[in-house]
Amino acid sequence: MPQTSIGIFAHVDAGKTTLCEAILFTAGVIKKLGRVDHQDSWFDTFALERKRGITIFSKQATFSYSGLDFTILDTPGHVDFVSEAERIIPVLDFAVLVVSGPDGIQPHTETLWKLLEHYHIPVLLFVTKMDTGIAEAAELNVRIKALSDRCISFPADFRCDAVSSTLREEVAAQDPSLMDIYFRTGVLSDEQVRSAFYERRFFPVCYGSGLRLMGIESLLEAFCFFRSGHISPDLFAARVYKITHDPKGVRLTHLRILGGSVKTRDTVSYTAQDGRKLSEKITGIRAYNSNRFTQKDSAEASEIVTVSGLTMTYAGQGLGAAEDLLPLLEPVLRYEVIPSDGEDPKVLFQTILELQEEEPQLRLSWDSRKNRILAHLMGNIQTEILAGLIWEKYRHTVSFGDSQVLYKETIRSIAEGVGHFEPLRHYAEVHLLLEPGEPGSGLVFGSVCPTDRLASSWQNLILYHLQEKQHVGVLGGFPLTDIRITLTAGRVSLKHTEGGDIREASLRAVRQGLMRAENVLLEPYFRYTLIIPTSSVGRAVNDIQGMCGDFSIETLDDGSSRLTGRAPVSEMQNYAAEVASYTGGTGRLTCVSDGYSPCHNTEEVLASVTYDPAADLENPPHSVFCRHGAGFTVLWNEVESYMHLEPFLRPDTGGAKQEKHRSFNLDEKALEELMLREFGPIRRRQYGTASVVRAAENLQEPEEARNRYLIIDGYNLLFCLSENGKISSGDLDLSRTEMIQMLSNYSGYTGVRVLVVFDAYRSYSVDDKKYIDSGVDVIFTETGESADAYIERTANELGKNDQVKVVSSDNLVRMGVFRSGIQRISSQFFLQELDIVSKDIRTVLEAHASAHGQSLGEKLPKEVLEEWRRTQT
Ligand SMILES: Nc1nc2c(ncn2[C@@H]2O[C@H](COP(=O)(O)OP(=O)(O)OP(=O)(O)O)[C@@H](O)[C@H]2O)c(=O)[nH]1
Ligand SMILES: [Mg+2]
Repeated sequence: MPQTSIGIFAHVDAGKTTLCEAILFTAGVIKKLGRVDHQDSWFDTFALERKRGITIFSKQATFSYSGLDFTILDTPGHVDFVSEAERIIPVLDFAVLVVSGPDGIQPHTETLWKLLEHYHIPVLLFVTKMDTGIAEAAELNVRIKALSDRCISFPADFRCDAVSSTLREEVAAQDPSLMDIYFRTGVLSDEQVRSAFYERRFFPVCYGSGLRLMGIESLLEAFCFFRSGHISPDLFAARVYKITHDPKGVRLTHLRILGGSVKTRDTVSYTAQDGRKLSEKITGIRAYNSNRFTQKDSAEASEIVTVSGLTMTYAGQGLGAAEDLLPLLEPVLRYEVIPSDGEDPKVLFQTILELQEEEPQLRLSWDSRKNRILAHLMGNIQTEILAGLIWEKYRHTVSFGDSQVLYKETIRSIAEGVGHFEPLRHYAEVHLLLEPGEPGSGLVFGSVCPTDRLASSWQNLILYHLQEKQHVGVLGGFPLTDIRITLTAGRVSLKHTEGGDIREASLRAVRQGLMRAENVLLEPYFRYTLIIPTSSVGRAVNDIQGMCGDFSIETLDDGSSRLTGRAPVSEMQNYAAEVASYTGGTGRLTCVSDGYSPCHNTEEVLASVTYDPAADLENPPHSVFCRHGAGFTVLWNEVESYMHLEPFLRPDTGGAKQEKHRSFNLDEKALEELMLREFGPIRRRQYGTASVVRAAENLQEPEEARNRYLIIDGYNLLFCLSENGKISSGDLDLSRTEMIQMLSNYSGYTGVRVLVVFDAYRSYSVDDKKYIDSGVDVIFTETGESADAYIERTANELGKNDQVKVVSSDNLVRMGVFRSGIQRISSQFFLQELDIVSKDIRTVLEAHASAHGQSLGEKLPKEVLEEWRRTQT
């Protein structure tokens, strides 16, 4: 029977651990309720946790209720430990977001809400501490609704097997497609309510008290109702969410099995973070309940277990058929770790390095210039806990230097980057389009290079090298973020190009593009809430303006004032002490990280670092060309006059995209002859690094001989299109037709066979379950099979021989289990691809209209495309 795994989240002291105890007590796992206040809680077992009365490490427990199996994971609520909470999100079926009735929605609650949204995790809200009453009930409801207006109060007597029609109707009212079903059929089945929950179309809200055991049974009934329905495939897949060491020093890999099963003595093959390939035996499997565990011989799909024997696994890693999913939140501060007991810092660094395995975000590094240890941390509480851990584990006392903000860089304008790498008997040229991305989106990579111009195996290699590198900006050498990097063209020589050439050309292309773009320095910001006596407002406003922060002010019922807004971390990080002093201890400042924004004092910061991007030998922006048998460097600002491929951006349009694909100056044969003439016959040289070898091994030549399929989750893409205003019709059937027309054009233009899969339950009007519409395969799943399950099955089947790409919900991208080689992208990402192809199609149609004096409307006939392609070559 599948286990449902549920994570418990909230701001600090909201009552998560108390709620977990109440759940285990009600389910009969523990006989006596422990209390965090009496230092005897069942979950907070570590000395540091008991001492401080807060949870620091996430912990799990399993229980059965009404014959169903569950795992709950308690998480820390302090903002400094949000990484520990984030790590478990990818292994959850759903989350319980605890809100303390008296405290209401806190800034950290909003951070967690956004985080769960990012991972597409369904959320059930539990308002606890109802025994003390809610401070401002009306305000609480307003603020819950502010998280999402699709929050629905569940009745106090909710029962899994008796969901009232009123509740079903309320669920239906949250979404037009559900309303559609409700009106057509007059009901919303349990299965439909459950699906709507898993698709985050509504969020149940339950009320109670962990301490007084109020509302716990109906919460457990809700757990039963929303039990996991994910059918796990046979293929082995697991996601690692945490690494720890037990008191005897045994290295433990905490994971959830997503598909297949594992047994002790099974061998698991995986790639370590440094690119090394390993095959290791599982020496033990443990099922943990808080700090106690039982040994197991095997574990099945859906179980959360801990295995020993794996030495190089890491949090976020996908094993078997699962993909890696790395964390979103990162520390924004850097501290020096100072040994205060006379220990040599270099020796201490080697000793404490293993802490990084358990807390990868720490990024412990050795600064050889200043002979010191640096660590990335979330804040002061984390420094305290880290010092405690170092003492407990290694008996060393450490202190921390002043914190420094971690800057980043991005771009404000579009630019094309070109990298050419052609020393003796090597060859590669790569063109990339660099575009500013959404704040917080990180670096996103894609390709619009047609595979008939550059085989997808080479494209994959370019994308692989782009993704593996930690790119830095050209202003101060700070990490690069929020940029979309798209491969537009590339040139290789089948005889001369090696993995390393591709890497060199790709990375130089990024750097050259950055040199051409308008660059921006970013710094981390806090979202803060400041509650102070109204008499102190003038002082606070003055301070916040001085910090370059913004604010809005509200007066609260008790006469105090609340200021909320954003301010740079560099300015506000030590402000809490000042608040305490000028308000006589009555003021309260809460800060949570709120991403990066343009730096408020760029010039000052850049003046303090000396960085010359043209002289950064590890990240060169220049290219290497070849003349008379010898390679020579061409400076970044002259590369355009030497490059072999035409640019994607027309230089005279100041950044407008070129409307047609270019043709190449040299064909493979001509290039081959030129290389032979210049260099003579080939002698292969091996590029050394393991990661390059690994990527090259993954190439599957020849790609062109294989059929190419694109399998799309129909409704997911449809919602995405309509959310982005790409579909004009409000009617479900009409918008479906509109989307199929777009996909038909896409399929005709790219030559990819498109399968669109719809969940049958949403539409009762279809008679045909499978048909072909304008060249697109349209499939309605059978009742009882979700689109996700159909896509997973079909992709794995087709992926045995053909090239398959899946466009689906983030949920499937995250939880789905696919054989290797199947590419998965979210609907949102596919929209960009669709946009680019649509623009190309429009160009062809317009060219046709002006040549023949007649417009063809929206549809692109095959002959017209072929005729246009002939004129382009
Ligand atoms: N009155 C009342 N107090 C509660 C309730 N639940 C928790 N508390 C109290 O709130 C405080 C914090 O409870 P915890 O369960 O440790 O909160 P937490 O969310 O786990 O805290 P962290 O793990 O540190 O983030 C303790 O003093 C609890 O006794 C409740 O339902 N009613
Ligand atoms: Mg806790």
